[in-house]
Amino acid sequence: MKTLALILTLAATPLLAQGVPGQHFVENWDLNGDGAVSLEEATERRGDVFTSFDQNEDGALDAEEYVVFDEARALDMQNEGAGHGGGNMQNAAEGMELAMNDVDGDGKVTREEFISQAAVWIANMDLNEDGVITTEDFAMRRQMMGGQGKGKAKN
Ligand SMILES: [Ca+2]
Ligand SMILES: [Ca+2]
Ligand SMILES: [Ca+2]
Repeated sequence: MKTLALILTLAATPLLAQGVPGQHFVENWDLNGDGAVSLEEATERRGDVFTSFDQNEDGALDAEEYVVFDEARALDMQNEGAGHGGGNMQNAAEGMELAMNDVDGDGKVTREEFISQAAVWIANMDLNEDGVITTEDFAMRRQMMGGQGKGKAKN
């Protein structure tokens, strides 16, 4: 019975696609089409994103390359209608920023740094804490709970 309900839910999704917060994001990042973005998928896609913005192919995104990257994300936010998408599109965008990914603080983001932040990125967006990103996470508001997130690494 549970399975049937799940199938019906999935089948109904395309009809609701318009105007669902996060739908565009999930479609972009859900590689196997199960409606959820896993850490594996996020890691792989971040690798792709990195490759597309590392214009001089030196294995790092510097400030100049980040200008282009920032503009692309701003455009993406507009397309997503971030205004009413809640805070999670903001989380998604912030998780791409230079400051968020420059782990060693040398002013540029290497591929390793960028990919290593996938887990943090997912954790920031995973508001219902099921370990994957779905439109449900975009429909939720982050609850202020002490000690949430940090120190609860799932591997
Ligand atoms: Ca998936
Ligand atoms: Ca760095
Ligand atoms: Ca989730």
